[in-house]
Amino acid sequence: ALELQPGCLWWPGFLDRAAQEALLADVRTALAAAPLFTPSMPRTGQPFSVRMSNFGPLGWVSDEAGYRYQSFHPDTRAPWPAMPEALIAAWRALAGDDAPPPEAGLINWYEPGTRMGLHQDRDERDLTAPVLSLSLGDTAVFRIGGAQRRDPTRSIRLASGDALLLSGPSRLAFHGVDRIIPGTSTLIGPPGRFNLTLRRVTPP
Ligand code: MD3
Ligand code: FE
Repeated sequence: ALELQPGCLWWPGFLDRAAQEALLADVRTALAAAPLFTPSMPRTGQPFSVRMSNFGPLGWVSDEAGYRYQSFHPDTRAPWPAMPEALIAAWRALAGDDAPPPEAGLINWYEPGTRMGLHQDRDERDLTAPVLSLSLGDTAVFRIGGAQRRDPTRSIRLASGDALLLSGPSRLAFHGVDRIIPGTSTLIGPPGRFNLTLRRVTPP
């Protein structure tokens, strides 16, 4: 892996094409049961441009009431689909055999033109556990900095099959997605990108 900064490890091409296709099939199966929803900003209700769903016992949601993890889909109220075995295997391989299993598998869908502003992930009760990201489809221009918003940032291109592990000093790094580059992958069909992030939410 490449260490972009302390605690931020990048595996370009971690998933080969067959593994990407298999994982995309798992995403499609999950979305048939738990369709993409449009999260909105706490208080203002302003919609996000990224659409989302989740795998696993807990899913991240956001609406006027706030950001939180909950066990059911905000629209259908059905429990989230199970975490696919391939995601659990990737977590074990990269976070380590001793890491407690992930509880939340957030699915982010970016159409071209979609961005995600610079933010920290701090809605998890266990902020000591790592976060693992897997990218499928079109390349994203991803930006990461330090634990303070004013810290300098660097930008990398996350391509289909890439894995990124955030732990230790990078767990509270500010990060975001500046843009999606359409036409950079043939995996999905329509232009766009799925990002899957696996997280531990509660202390083990
Ligand atoms: C750095 N997702 O879901 S993945 C998110 O591409 C999120 O969809 C982006 O930021 C995406 O919250 C970035 C890479 C990533 C994920 C979690 C992190 C980077 C991170 C947590 C802490 C620091
Ligand atoms: Fe994030």
